[in-house]
Formats: sequence, structure tokens, C-alpha cells
Amino acid sequence: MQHGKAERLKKAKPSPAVHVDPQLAHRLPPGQMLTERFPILHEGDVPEYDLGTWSLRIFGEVEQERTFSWDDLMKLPRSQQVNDIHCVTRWSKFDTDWEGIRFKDLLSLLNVKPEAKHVMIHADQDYDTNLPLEDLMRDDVMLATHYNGEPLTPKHGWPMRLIVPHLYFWKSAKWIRGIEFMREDRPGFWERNGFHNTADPFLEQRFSGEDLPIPEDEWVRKEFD
Ligand SMILES: Nc1nc2c(c(=O)[nH]1)N[C@H]1C(S)=C(S)[C@@H](COP(=O)(O)O)O[C@H]1N2
Ligand SMILES: [Mo]
Repeated sequence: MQHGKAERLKKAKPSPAVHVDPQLAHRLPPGQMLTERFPILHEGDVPEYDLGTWSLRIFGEVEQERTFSWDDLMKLPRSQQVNDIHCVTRWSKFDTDWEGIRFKDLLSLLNVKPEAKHVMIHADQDYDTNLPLEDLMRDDVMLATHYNGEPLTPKHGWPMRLIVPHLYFWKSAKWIRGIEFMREDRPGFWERNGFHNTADPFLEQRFSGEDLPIPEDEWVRKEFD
């Protein structure tokens, strides 16, 4: 029946994956699909904050612990960058536009001890993720406050999130509250739950052991904007 077919077509959602221009194919890591959506993925509820009481705590292998207020951080030099992002649930998004403070610009103000080789990023809600300090010193690692020229939305990490373009997106913690410098590495939330410690998308470092049963279309069912 014609009518039935039209109704079905109307209901069928268009595929959220988009065709990759062959000229840009080298930017898509193996096993990834390109999307123009911006899926929203996290554990727990979206936190609410008052910027007057929000703070970022610096601790661990530093000469002095420090707590930065929002106003303190807003006095630091700002940077802008465009980079691709790659989620382990197989979506990638090209040319995402961020503004904020380069991690290395913040680092230059911290008296980090030479023994510090690893970092744990602490975030709400009970989220953490570990990275080598060297990775965070790259020019494109950012404490982002803005996306597409607007403050981050609460669901994407307002007021501040980490952006680590060269690793799977779970390393890019939203709602960051603390940076802990460490001598020895320690696994963060997903790293304790079967995901790869390093997480290079071009090497497909998804899992640390057996593949985890993540449905290929997991991200398609998530909220997005
Ligand atoms: N605080 C916090 N940050 C987080 C997560 C989380 O659960 N909590 N999930 C990570 C994962 S798995 C992904 S893919 C990205 C998703 O960011 P987005 O929702 O802006 O796309 O956030 C990362 N940062
Ligand atoms: Mo993710």
C-alpha cells in the first residue's frame, strides 16, 4: 500500500553517519564512522554549578597544592583550535571548534615536581581518566570553556572540559574539577573497566583485553545535538 510505505519512510530516521570525502579519509581512524551530530555521552547526571564557588584543584606531585577559582582561570591567556574527535563507540566528528586555556599554559604556572610523569584528571560525576604528562603537554590539549564560540552547554561539560584530540574521546573529561600529578600511572574510570590505557584511535586501542560487547550502533541511540 502506497500510504503505508510513505509512513514507514517518514518514520525511518536518516542514517546519522555521513559519507567521507576521499580527500579527508585519512583523518578517519579505522573502524570509525563520520557524523555531523554531536552525541552526548556520560555517566551520571549533568551537574549544576555556581561559578562563584566552582574551583579547579591542583594536587599530587607539585611543590604547592593550588585551587584556582573561575575568575583566576579567566585571567589566563586564551587559545582557539579546530580539531577532530573520535569516540570509542565508533563515531568521529571533524572540525570541532574549541576555545579555552591550553593545558601547557596552565602547566607553566604550576610548580610540578620533576618526578611527575602521569596525570589523573578528576571530574564530576565521580569520573576520572589518566594520561601521561607528556601527552597533555601537546599544543592542542585544551581546558575548553567554549564550543563554536559559545560557552559549553551543561551536557557537553560546562563550565570546563578537557580536550585531548589525539586520543579516544573518553580521555576528554567533562566537568573537570581536579588535576593530580603522579609519579606512577594509575587507571581512571574507563581504564579500570576494560578500556585501553593509552587509547590512540589510529592504532584502534579500544580495549585492554578481550573486546567488550559495545553494540556498533550504541552512539546512534544516544542523545545528541
Ligand atoms: N565527567 C565525565 N566526562 C566524560 C564522560 C563521563 O562519563 N563523565 N564520558 C566521556 C566519554 S566516554 C565521551 S565519548 C565524551 C563525550 O563527550 P560529549 O558528550 O561532549 O560528546 O565525554 C567523556 N568525558
Ligand atoms: Mo565515549
